[in-house]
Amino acid sequence: MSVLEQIAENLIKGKANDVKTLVQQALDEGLDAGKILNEGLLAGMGVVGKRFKANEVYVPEVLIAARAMKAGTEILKPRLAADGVKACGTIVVGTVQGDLHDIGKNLVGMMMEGAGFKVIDIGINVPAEKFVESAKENNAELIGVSALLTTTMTNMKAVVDAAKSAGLAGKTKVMVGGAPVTQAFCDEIGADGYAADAASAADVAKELIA
Ligand code: B1M
Repeated sequence: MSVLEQIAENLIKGKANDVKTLVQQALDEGLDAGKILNEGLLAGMGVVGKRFKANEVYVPEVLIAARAMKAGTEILKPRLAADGVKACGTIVVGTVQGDLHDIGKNLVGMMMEGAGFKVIDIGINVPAEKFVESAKENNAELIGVSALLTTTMTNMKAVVDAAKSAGLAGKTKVMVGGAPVTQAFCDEIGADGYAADAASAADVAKELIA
């Protein structure tokens, strides 16, 4: 098995220390950082995403794989920057105002990172203006808003409206998700995209910026 295949395999199993060692080994062998990212780490995370979507693995396995992904990308980051490998886009993610749930939002962030996005996580209980401010500051193509409560999902409209008022329409798209959120709700509040789970969120994000 090649070192890249081993990276993917160990990432799928969530073996963070082994992923770290293998990424370093691949760099030492002279492999290109972008190749290690795409054919090692992202290939592994892609498999995890597919299995998660198919209900073959669940939240704990995804979190463990995501931790391994993070360990590998930490080693790669300086080299990726030096080699000029660009993120496929920037997304600001946060949980809507009034809502303190962050497990789903964190998973979405990790899957986005796994899909090659630069993720700016602005936390929980985030006012609409802060989403917009952060999107402007970071030149983000996307804002991702998570809500877990029927009482807070209504605050998602404020984010859509704030983005429009700030002139971000067309430049920065807003996507929404979370257990009570539906495609119909997304359409109703005028958001650009909706995803039911973290793995589809990364797919939808890619479609939105395509
Ligand atoms: Co809360 N809670 N909670 N809670 N909590 C729920 C959501 C609830 C359904 C439980 C219940 O009553 N059955 C209920 C909401 C009812 C409703 O609104 N209809 C509820 C309630 C009522 C509350 C409190 C009000 C309880 C109280 O204090 N009386 C309170 C609210 C506090 C607040 O936010 N202001 C509260 C508090 C908490 C804890 C702090 C204890 C804790 C949160 C800890 C944390 O997040 N760090 C908690 C938890 C853990 C839950 C449950 C048990 C689990 C939520 C979770 O993390 N799921 C939940 C019941 C349940 O769902 N079974 C519940 C796993 C997570 C991976 O799924 O977040 O849905 P989820 O994310 C998914 C998708 O939705 C999607 O991808 C993720 C992965 O596939 N997704 C996106 C999420 N965001 C997305 C964004 C996208 C795209 C997809 O694009 C941007």
